[in-house]
Amino acid sequence: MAQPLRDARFLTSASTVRTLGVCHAEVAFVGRSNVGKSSLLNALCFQKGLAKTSKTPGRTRLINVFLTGPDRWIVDLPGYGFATGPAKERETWQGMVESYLTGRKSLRMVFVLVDAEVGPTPLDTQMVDWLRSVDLPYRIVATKCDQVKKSRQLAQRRDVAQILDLLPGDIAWASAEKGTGIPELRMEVAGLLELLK
Ligand SMILES: Nc1nc2c(ncn2[C@@H]2O[C@H](COP(=O)(O)OP(=O)(O)O)[C@@H](O)[C@H]2O)c(=O)[nH]1
Ligand SMILES: [Mg+2]
Repeated sequence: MAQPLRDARFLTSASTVRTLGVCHAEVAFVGRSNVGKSSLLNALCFQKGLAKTSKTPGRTRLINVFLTGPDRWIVDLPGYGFATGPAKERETWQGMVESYLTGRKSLRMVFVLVDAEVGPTPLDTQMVDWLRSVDLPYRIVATKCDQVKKSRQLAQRRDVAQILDLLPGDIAWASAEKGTGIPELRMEVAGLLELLK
């Protein structure tokens, strides 16, 4: 088989979960706006322009679905925590993301992205606590790990894990920019989507 995820292409955008069809298996990516979600997806799929990256947080307010392999989806959820925008919009975000996350039987894993240097924010821990409370499988990815000073890396791994009540080894460290951790994460996603022989 060719490199997994290399064939990924945009399938659809949805503003409500109702309009999403069924698939065999899917994984979702969630995190604060600007945490590096689109960049990570692009790195995993070997395509710079697949998901749109942006310097302005909070621009993606839709569920973006990418297809990789037969009926296998990678789902880019809208980012949380944008400071601007009316409260109504935040409620809409929450309703949309929660109904997606609780409504998909084929959802194999929720990847929660946290900024490696900033560490988990209160909204990140809230998301993780909520995922635990509804018993959804999740995996933490610390993004932009190239931003963490070499001398701080070990301590930072320990601190990020501790805030989330996890062990350092539970967290995947990744840099879309430098490629750190990307092949491992790609294989993990491919395995979850049953794309590996
Ligand atoms: N240094 C560094 N910057 C990154 C990395 N990934 C993303 N960024 C930057 O972070 C910003 C937000 O990235 P984006 O992927 O659009 O975040 P999203 O809003 O979560 O989808 C952009 O300016 C990216 O260039 C990374 O691995 N390292
Ligand atoms: Mg994005």
